[in-house]
Amino acid sequence: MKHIVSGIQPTGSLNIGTYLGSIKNFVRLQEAYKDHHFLIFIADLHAITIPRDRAELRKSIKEVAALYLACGLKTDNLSLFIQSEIEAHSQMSYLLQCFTYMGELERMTQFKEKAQRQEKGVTSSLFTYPALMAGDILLYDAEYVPVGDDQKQHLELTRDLAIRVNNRYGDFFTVPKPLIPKVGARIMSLTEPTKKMSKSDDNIKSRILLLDDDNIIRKRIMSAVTDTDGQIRFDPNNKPGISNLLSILSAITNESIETLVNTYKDTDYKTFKEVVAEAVVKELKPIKEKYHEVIKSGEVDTILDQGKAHAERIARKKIAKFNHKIGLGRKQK
Ligand code: AQP
Repeated sequence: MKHIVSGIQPTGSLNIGTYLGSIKNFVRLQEAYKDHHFLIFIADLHAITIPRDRAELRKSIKEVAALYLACGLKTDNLSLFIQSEIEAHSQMSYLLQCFTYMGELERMTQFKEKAQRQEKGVTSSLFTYPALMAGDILLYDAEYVPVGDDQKQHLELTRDLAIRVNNRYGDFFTVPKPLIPKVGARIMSLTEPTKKMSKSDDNIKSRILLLDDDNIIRKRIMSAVTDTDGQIRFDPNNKPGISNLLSILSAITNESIETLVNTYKDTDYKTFKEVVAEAVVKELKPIKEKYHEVIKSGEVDTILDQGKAHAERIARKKIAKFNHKIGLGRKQK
């Protein structure tokens, strides 16, 4: 069976950036790729590349799992699991570091950005993060990996590593392909629309959380930073704020940016923002309701246990084969 693999870090409450760039896309892909099995994990090993509060991390892991289900992921062709519960992820990360060059890691823009934000205590795991991510994907021989724009560079490295190993040991890894959504691939901050909307942005007003109440959602959109020329056009360089609101509306309604610009070109910013706010409120309403149902039902743990059992079988086999290919341990009889 062919695999599609992806993960989200439990680094805080999920926002509409992660939802529109990633989760909403999975829901569509599950329909489009019915013959594939989806391995979707909560990337807690990635989360600890930056120091985290223990209790917050635990809370986030459970919340992300429940939100995945609340957003409409179907469980029939899905294994949902927690990354750290499968030891092969850590093992594969180390093995792949032995194939990764320093220069490749030094070029990663996410490392540079995250390291810059931290004044001291930048960990070596933040630096080697792309090798862990490559392991997450290659362990399962993923054919496709749905990612937002920001993860494209890491996926390129994953492909390079797969090809490098294959050249040395014969075809061993499937070389994965990215699946990037046409709209929503990069939702920007509401307060600084030239920056990506991020879970860990210090400014809470920069984002809308999936569990925010309706009035907060309206307030955040109504105070989103725009510009003064008063025209509704898609021009991310000169009009990042309005372009971001157009992208959000487009990702929610499935209407093209072009159609939306035509519809709203004579509208003032206040009215346009009201339209976007109501669209977000309407989109998130059923997710919030389902989230509370999922939490109450206790089904999350059962689904995580089933996901773990399935993923572990695949991962264990792959790591044993890789150890053998490399020549580690004793020759198998
Ligand atoms: N703003 C975004 N727009 C579109 N896609 C996004 N993704 C994240 N933010 C946006 C996509 O969501 C998936 C999971 O991301 P992640 O949580 O594993 O890591 P991240 O990209 O580092 O997310 P954050 O919010 O910026 O987390 P922090 O602040 O902790 O680093 C990925 O496919 C990502 O592209």
